[in-house]
Amino acid sequence: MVRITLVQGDITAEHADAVVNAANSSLLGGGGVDGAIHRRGGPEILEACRALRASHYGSGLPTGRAVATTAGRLPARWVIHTVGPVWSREEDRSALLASCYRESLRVADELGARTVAFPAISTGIYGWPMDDGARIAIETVRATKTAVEEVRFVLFDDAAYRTFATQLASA
Ligand code: AR6
Repeated sequence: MVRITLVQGDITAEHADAVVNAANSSLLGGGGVDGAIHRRGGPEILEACRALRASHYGSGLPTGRAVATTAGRLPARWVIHTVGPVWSREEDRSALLASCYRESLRVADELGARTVAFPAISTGIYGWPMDDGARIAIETVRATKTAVEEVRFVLFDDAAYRTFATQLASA
């Protein structure tokens, strides 16, 4: 079974086989984790994303899906880009958020990645409440069959770390 670990910090500093990016459909960058990954990873990542847009993902990467590129200068081998749903009060989009974790692990398996670092997808600019985002993240990783040995959640601040720790203990 996959081992789940938690750390507090900046995901761009993580040494892991693959680092997951909370991207948007354009794959061409943004703020938050996405901005940090492109800034620290250098132009090779954007170049690879542009190539994906020019080939398989002409109209962008759909929400809930995942795709890998080089990690450029990051201390990782690959970046797995996934597009979380924007949080909505009216509509339950949990299945799409769960799909991000599942699809990222499927791509990680294809790559042969054994350690994967995830941010708390959708809980920043996309507005998902942290406690629900943490619950979906942990439940989905636990329920997914994968050859990945360690899933490391990298939480940006102390509040996010504590929320994940509570979910991990109670799930
Ligand atoms: N390392 C780890 N976690 C981080 C970092 C970091 N360097 N920076 C932010 N977080 P977000 P989303 C936390 O906004 O909500 C972009 O513009 C942050 O506190 O990065 O999925 C994309 O292009 C939050 O808990 O992703 C999309 O348009 C979590 O990571 C959109 O934002 C996710 O926050 C995606 O929004």
